[in-house]
Amino acid sequence: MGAAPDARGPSSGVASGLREVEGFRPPADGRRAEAHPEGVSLVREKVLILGLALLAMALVVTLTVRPDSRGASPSGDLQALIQARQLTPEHVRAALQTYVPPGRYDEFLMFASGGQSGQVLVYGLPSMRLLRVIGVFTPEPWQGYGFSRETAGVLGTAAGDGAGDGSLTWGDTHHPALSETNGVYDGQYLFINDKANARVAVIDLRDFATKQIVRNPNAASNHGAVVSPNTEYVLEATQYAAPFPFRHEPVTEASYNTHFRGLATFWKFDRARGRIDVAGSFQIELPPYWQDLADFGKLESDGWAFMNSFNTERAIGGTLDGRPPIEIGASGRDMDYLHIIHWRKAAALVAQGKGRVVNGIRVLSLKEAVDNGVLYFAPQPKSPHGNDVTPRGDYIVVGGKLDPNVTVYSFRMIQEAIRARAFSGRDPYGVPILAFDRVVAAQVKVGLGPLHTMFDDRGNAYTSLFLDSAVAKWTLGPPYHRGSAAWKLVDKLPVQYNIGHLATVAGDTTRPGGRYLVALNKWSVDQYRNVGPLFPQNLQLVDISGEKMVLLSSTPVGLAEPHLAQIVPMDTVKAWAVYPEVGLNPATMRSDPAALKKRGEARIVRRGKTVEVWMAAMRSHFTPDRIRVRRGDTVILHITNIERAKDAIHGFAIDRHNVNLSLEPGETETVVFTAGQVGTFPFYCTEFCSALHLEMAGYLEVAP
Ligand code: CUK
Ligand code: CUA
Repeated sequence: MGAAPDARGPSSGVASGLREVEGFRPPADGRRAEAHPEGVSLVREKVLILGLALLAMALVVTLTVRPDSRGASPSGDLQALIQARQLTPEHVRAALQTYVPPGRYDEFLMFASGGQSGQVLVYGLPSMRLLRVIGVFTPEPWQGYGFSRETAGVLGTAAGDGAGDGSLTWGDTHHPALSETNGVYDGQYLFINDKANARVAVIDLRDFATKQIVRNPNAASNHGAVVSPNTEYVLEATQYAAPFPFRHEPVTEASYNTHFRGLATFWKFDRARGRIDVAGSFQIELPPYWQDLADFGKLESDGWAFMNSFNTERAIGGTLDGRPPIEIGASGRDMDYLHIIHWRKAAALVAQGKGRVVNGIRVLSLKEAVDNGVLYFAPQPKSPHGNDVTPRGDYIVVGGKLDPNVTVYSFRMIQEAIRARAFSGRDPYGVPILAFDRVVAAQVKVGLGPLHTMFDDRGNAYTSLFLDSAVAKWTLGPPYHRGSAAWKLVDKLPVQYNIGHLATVAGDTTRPGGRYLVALNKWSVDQYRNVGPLFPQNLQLVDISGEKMVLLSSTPVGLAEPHLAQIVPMDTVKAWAVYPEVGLNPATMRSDPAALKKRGEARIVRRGKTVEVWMAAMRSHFTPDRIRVRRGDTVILHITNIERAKDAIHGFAIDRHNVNLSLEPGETETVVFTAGQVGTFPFYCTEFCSALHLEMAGYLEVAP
C-alpha cells in the first residue's frame, strides 16, 4: 500500500487496541507505538527528529500569516506551540484544514442519525462542530418539542396502536435521508426511521423541525428510510419478520414460516403538503427473511429498488431449549437474497386496485408481486448488510459482513437475466432467484467485515470494514474506470475503531461531491479519556481529495450511536432565520388563527370551565402576565413571539406544570392543560433573552 507508517500504523482492531491500552496510552490520533514504556520515548524521539520538518512548516505558515499588530513574526511562537503540544506536520496540516475561525461558516452540513436518542444531529464540516440537535421521536426540552399541543400531537399520535396514547417516548434512529430532485439532494426535507417502532418521520428543513411521524400499521420494526430520485416515495424495509397482519402468533418453525412476513413499505410523499400520504402509500409482502438496507435505483435503474436480507435460514433461536442462538442459525447458509423490486410496476398495479387494504394501507401479496414481475431475488454472500447503488445507477454494491469481498451486481445484467429467465431456482415462497454468475459484474477483495459503501466524484467507492476497523477505497469498473484500473483496491485507512456506516459528500446521489468522508465508528476504546464505562462513539473526518485518504480529526459523540449520515453543501439548505410572518404555526406552516399580530390583541376569555389566553411574548415581558383560573379549569394558552429580530427566542415554562415551550421569532404555539393543583405558580421565560430576562415572568393563580 505504501502508506506512511507515521500516518497510518498497522491495522488496529478493537482487540489490539485493548491490548495496547494496558500500561500505555497511545497518542490521541490513534497512531500505534510499542506496547511498552520505550514506546513513549520512541514517540518523543520521533518528535525531535521531526523538528526540521516543523521548522519548514513554521516557515510556510510565517510566509502566509501576516505579522501581528506589534509587528513581530509569529514563527517563533507557533513553533514553540507546535513543539509544546507535540504535534507532527500531519497534525498541523489537519488542524489548518479543519479549523474554522470564529464567525466563519463551515462548508458542509452533515445530518447524522442520533441513534437511541431518537434525534437527528446536525454537524458543520470540516470543523465537526455540532450545530443542531433535532428532536424527532423523543421529547426535546430546549426546542419545547413534545410539550405544545401540536408537537405532542406529532409525537403522540404515533404511539401505541396509533390511538395517541403517547406511550412511546423514544426511537432508534438509523438512517436519515435527504429529499432529492433528479437524484440530487434538494435540501428541502429530511426523513428518518425509528427501527424500534417501525416509524418514519418527516423533518422540514426550513425550520429544522419534525412535522410528521407515521407508524407502520403492519410492521413491528423497520430498517431505514431511503428516498426515490424525485422523492415520490420513502422506502422502509422491515427488519425483523413479524406476524402479518400484526398480531400474536407463536414462535415455532411452522408458525413462523406460515404467518410471519417481511414488508417493503413505499410511503407516498406529498411534497406540496410536506407530508407522507398514508392513503397513497403501499406495501409489498415479502418472505419472512430479515430484510435490511434498501436503496433506490436511479438514472439507468430508475423505477427499481434493491434490498438486502439476512436470516434466509429463518432461524428463530431457542437458547433455553438447547437450540442454537439466532446468530448461529442465521449464518448457516452461504448465500442470502438480494431483493430486486420493480417499484414503479408495483405502484401501477396498486393504482389499478391490485392488492388488498390491510389496516389502511394497500398491500400487494407475494404472489401478485411474483406473478407480475415485481419481485426477483439474486444470491448475495454471507450476512449481507450494505446495499448501495452507484452514482449512475448502473451497479449495486453489497457488503457481506462475513465475506472479505464486496459483490457488485450489474443492473444491465440483472435486466438481461430477467428477460432470459436465467433463474437458478425459486425460494420456498416461489420468488425466482436469478443465477449468481449472470448478474454479478465483479467481486472486489477489500478486507474483513465490509458493510456500507459510498462514492466520490472520481469513480471511487469507499467501503467500511467493521472487522478490520478500516475504510477501503476501491475503483468502480466501466464506465468509471477501465481495464486494469477497474475494480481495484487502491487505499486502506485504519479508523478507531469498528466503523459502521461512512458518509461522503452527497455520496449516495447521482452527483457525489468528494472532498470529505466521515467514518461513523462504533467503538472508541482508547481515543478519549473515559468518562465512566459508557464510551462515546467516534466520528472521524477523512480527507478524500487526494490519492491517499488522510485522517483529519476525531469527534466524540457522547449522546447515542449515530448510524448513517448525509453530507450536503451548506448552501443547498435554505433555512429560515426567523419565521416569515408573525403568527406562523410550525405544525401547519401557515398563519395560526389563534396568533396575535400585535401586543394590543392580547386577552383572556372565559367560557364556562375553559379559560383561553392569547399571549404575546417580546423582550422582556409576557402580555398578559397574570392569569387567574379555578381548579379544574381547562387552560388554553396561545403564545406568539412577536419579535422579528434573529435569535430573539423566548421560552415559556410554568413552574410545577411540565409546560415548556420554545418560541422562535414569529412562532405561535398552543399549550393545553388542566389546572389541577391549587397554588400561585410563577411562569417565566427560560431563554436569557435580554438584560432584563429574569423579569420576563408572571403568575398563574389557580384558586380552589
Ligand atoms: S445499520 Cu447501523 S451500521 Cu441500521 Cu445502517 Cu449498518
Ligand atoms: Cu424572553 Cu428571557
